[in-house]
Amino acid sequence: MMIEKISKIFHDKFNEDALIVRSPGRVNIIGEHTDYNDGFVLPAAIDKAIYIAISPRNDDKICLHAVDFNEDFNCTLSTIAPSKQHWPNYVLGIVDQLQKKGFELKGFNAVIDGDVPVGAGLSSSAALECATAFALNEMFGLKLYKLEMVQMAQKAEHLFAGVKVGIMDMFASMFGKAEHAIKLDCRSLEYEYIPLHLNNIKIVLFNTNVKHSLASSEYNVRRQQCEQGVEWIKENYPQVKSLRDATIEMLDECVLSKDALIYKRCKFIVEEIQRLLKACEDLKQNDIQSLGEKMFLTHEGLSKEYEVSCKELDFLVESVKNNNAVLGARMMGGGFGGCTINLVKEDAIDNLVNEITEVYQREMKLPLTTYIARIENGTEIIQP
Ligand code: GAF
Repeated sequence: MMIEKISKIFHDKFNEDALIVRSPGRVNIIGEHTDYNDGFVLPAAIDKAIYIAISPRNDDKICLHAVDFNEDFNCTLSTIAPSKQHWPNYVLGIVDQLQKKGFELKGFNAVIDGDVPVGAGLSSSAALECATAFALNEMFGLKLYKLEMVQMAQKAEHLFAGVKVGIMDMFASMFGKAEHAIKLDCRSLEYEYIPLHLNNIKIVLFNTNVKHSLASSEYNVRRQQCEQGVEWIKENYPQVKSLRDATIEMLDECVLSKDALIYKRCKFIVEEIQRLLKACEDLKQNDIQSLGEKMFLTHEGLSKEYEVSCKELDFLVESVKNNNAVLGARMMGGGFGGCTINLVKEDAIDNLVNEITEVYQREMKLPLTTYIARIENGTEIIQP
């Protein structure tokens, strides 16, 4: 349906056929804020995606249209710079990366559409960056590897959106595989697909429908706090390059007496990396109960130690904690809003959704949106 819709809009606007690329949003089962600490993450691509329809031009113009916002954006290849309009930056950031790599591009027309809710922490921006990189690579025959495109997308986000994100979101969007989670080592970038045999359990996302303004500034602050912790450890243990190499004993020795807040941040990360490794074993053993318990612990750490949660996220996790149909739940992604991820027994979903929608609306005075996430393939061409 999405293909027909975007094809038609593209045709009406530019009067020609387009190459169409789909790039999905993502969930992350466990391993939060570990990517920029050289740790591991366990994301998966979902059935909600960004679509880009694109065709080359003979001049150096870039003409973009975003269906959701019903907005156009035009510029030329020689005037690429971050725009005040938010959404074009994810496309322009990729063009900028390609130019910095020395590719001589031509102009292009593009229409962007999708069903990844914006601001829900499902990585619509990473999906748009990956879709753009993949589409330009294909259209101009640039011969880039997927990993190169992922790294360019990450840099685009740093430079054109101003958030020093890790690599997880782009990697998940590009490398996703249906019915599998990706265990990614964010240091070596080696990865392993782990089958998600969840049987009668589904991944349910509860969208708080809030995105607090702290999200990007506090994200960058957390990164700095982790780096500060590493600096102090290095004074005694020069071999430690990131929190991936640190132990709780090292933190006790080198960080605790210097700054209790930074200690708390670093401790969460060191524990979260360990927790993720054990959670991957749970998944391989099909022990979803044990995986779910770890998700609750992750939430506790993100809320109390890393302090990237908010009252809406805490409320949602608290509301399902004692429900036997919910095996695990936690806030997901950068924090300060977005979704919680819940592992829920299939036959209990309808009742649970009704119940949580009502209490959330009543207590938080906000609507709740619910998605059941199916795990799908990563970035792909859907119309050549
Ligand atoms: C955001 C970032 F983009 C990711 O790189 C990751 O750090 C995540 O927050 C937290 O795990 O989604």
